[in-house]
Amino acid sequence: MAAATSHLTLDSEYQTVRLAVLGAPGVGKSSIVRQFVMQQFPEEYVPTEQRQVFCPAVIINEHLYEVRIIDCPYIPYFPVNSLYEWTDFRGYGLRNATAYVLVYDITSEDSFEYIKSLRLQILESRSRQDVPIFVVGNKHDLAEERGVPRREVANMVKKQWKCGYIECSAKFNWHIMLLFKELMKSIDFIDYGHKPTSMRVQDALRRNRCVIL
Ligand SMILES: Nc1nc2c(ncn2[C@@H]2O[C@H](COP(=O)(O)OP(=O)(O)OP(=O)(O)O)[C@@H](O)[C@H]2O)c(=O)[nH]1
Ligand SMILES: [Mg+2]
Repeated sequence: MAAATSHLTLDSEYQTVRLAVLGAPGVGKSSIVRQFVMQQFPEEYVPTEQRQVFCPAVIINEHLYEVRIIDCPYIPYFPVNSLYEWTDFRGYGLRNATAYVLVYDITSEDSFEYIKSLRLQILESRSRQDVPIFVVGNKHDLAEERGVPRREVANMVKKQWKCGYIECSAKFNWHIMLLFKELMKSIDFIDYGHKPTSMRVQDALRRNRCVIL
């Protein structure tokens, strides 16, 4: 990864992708996002009351994306239709996300059960069953206290759910970049397949911090 300055000269436009980061309370959603966007890790736990949106520019395979990362507060259920979206504003707009990052804490089985049911709710609410979902086991630095067996979970997520799986530690900035790289790779593949494209990135580089994955 590199934080780029404005040396790249490619032409064309950028795409906007919306990544919704979801998971049980305290699993490290905000920590992962902050580590990726700002290279910060606050030890203190401040529960997210209202969604926060971060918009880094990201380059993957020479394609430029404006990534809108939605750091969500805990939602008791995924809004399966627009009525649910309006009755609980925390879930507003989530049904239109480009991809979902479902975070659990590897020391907490309950947090995995939560994303299990969230995934089913997402699939139910989206007619496209192939919406990209990425499962993230956070707090890998606490692996000695692991409550969810890694191999079983990774197998199930990859083989049955057909989703990406990665373990990371927001605290030690371990696999955070890899997580977003893998996620953006799968989105880029859906957008472009194998077609080579060139893009104009200079404007975005001037406006935004840009991460080359
Ligand atoms: N040991 C360890 N602690 C972590 C890690 N990531 C987050 N934490 C801690 O876990 C607590 C919760 O982190 P947050 O990022 O606020 O969790 P969240 O999922 O955003 O929580 P809500 O906003 O309430 O849903 C904080 O005290 C963090 O410092 C990690 O990788 N390792
Ligand atoms: Mg949070």
